[in-house]
Amino acid sequence: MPPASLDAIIIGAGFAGMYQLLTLRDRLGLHVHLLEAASGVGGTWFWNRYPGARCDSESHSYCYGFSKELLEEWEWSERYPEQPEILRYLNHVADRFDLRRNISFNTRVTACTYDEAANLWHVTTATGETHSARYLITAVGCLSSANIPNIPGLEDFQGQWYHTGEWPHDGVDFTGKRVGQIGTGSTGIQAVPVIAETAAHLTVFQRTANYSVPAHNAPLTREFKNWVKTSHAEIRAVMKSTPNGHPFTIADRKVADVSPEEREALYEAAWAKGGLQFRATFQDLLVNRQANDTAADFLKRKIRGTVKDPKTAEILSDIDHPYAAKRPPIDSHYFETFNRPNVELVDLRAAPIERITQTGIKTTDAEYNLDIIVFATGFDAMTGPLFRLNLTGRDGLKLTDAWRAGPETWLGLGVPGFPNLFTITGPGSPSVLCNMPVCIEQHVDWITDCIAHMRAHGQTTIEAQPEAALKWSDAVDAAANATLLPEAGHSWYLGANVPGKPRRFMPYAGGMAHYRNICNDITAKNYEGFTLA
Ligand code: N01
Repeated sequence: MPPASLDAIIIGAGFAGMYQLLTLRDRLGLHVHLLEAASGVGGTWFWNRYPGARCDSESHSYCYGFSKELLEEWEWSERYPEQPEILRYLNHVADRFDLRRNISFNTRVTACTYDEAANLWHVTTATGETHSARYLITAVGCLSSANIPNIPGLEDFQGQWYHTGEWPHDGVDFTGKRVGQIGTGSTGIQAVPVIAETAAHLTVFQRTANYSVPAHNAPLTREFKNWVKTSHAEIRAVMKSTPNGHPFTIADRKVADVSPEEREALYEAAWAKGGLQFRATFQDLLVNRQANDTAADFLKRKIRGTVKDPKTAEILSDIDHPYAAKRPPIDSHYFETFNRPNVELVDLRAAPIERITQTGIKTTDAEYNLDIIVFATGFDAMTGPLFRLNLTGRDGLKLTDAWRAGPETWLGLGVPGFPNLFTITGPGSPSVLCNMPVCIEQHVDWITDCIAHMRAHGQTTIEAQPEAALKWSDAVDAAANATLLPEAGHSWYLGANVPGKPRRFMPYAGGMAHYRNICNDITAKNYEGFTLA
């Protein structure tokens, strides 16, 4: 139960909320309380327990960097950490820093209202309680609002169905079952090989074909673990310097700088190394379509070389967008799985889903009998989790109205009309285009410094200026348009996966290192673009 008088309320106990709690409580000495809908810490890693769930960032970079001791005492076991291991890590952090005493679990926030007269946020929960505080900080993640497509007939289905982002905690037994999976994004590509191992039959319903590069996941060697333990400063320096916050740099060379033979050899080497690093083979892959075509061609050939049935290979490699214009998946034997006798691919481009029936899924040309349907259909990204909070700002302005035509923020951190609200990894931040813990720590440190500054100067309100937000929206558009990212017209970066959602490229694509400099500059200019009073 939080105390009656609070300086700040944080919503969400994932990577972002836990670190924000720690900085405000232990560095600034504020009265802070965190509200969390789940029964434990972990955020994304609490909910996403689907088969094969693991992080696509390499483990030694997918962790907090704020504590040298924490970095040195924690040891990851695999190149890409699996969901249970990340959840163990986050629980360890919660215990180590004694965070739980300021967290209310099983507490879903249903409304947040700014009271101008009192200069307080009033936060109501599903249990009917209201808590008030000067600052409200959302740490609700970018991908926490499940997108379950509105396919007619789901309510008639007699089997079980699950969304990957709301997976049952005691797991799902696929043994002997006929399973249908809708969706082949990063999540679906992780789930398919694992479900196929136990299901009697797996039907994969693909609407948009996708690239994928092997993760080459493996246990970490003692030698690598020792190197990590002694090289944190070096590793963190690289992560801070790169656009995506990963522990590898992007090559200086352009595709046209090398001969076709050298290019092929470089792609082969990147393929053998595996992971998101494939994107870093050339510096112009995401800005030059001709350059990108060479990577796309290489990856499509790999699919055709792996998948034995030519028709299946053709459907899987018929990819309509540039490589990495959608978030590029990495996998563990995804394409190989289509060589199993119990796995079948359905091309929804040729025959879309018509409806779900009592016994399965009916497309325009066939009916598939299923015991279980898995929705790997993604999320109402970035704005969805914020809209669920029912935020009302100054003069009764609802966030849903303020963002009717798309999100408007200053740096992804503040919203005009919503004083003393900070949105960690909000729309307009690099967030999902970056290794998340890196941008989360930057945001939290910036917010903490900002609140410290306000207190030192006797200021009690901060609000993003509308002109600053408009200028930032232009910067977000310009950064995206300087890349090939908007060419994937169906991507969730654009909000295109949710019917009726305005098409606006939401994350800031100008790179994390550049964004960090912009934020530092705004601080140095006495919080330019914000009104402090
Ligand atoms: O979701 P997605 P996701 N009928 O939106 C299909 C992060 N992540 O959960 O492309 C048929 O990418 C949809 O088809 P289409 C990562 O940032 C991180 O896979 O819209 N199909 C697509 O194939 C990632 O980008 C990790 O045509 C429908 C799929 O469902 C983000 O999460 C691991 C449909 C959705 O793909 C989201 O990935 C995994 C319909 N009505 C994920 N509706 C880490 O490593 C949707 N689809 C941390």
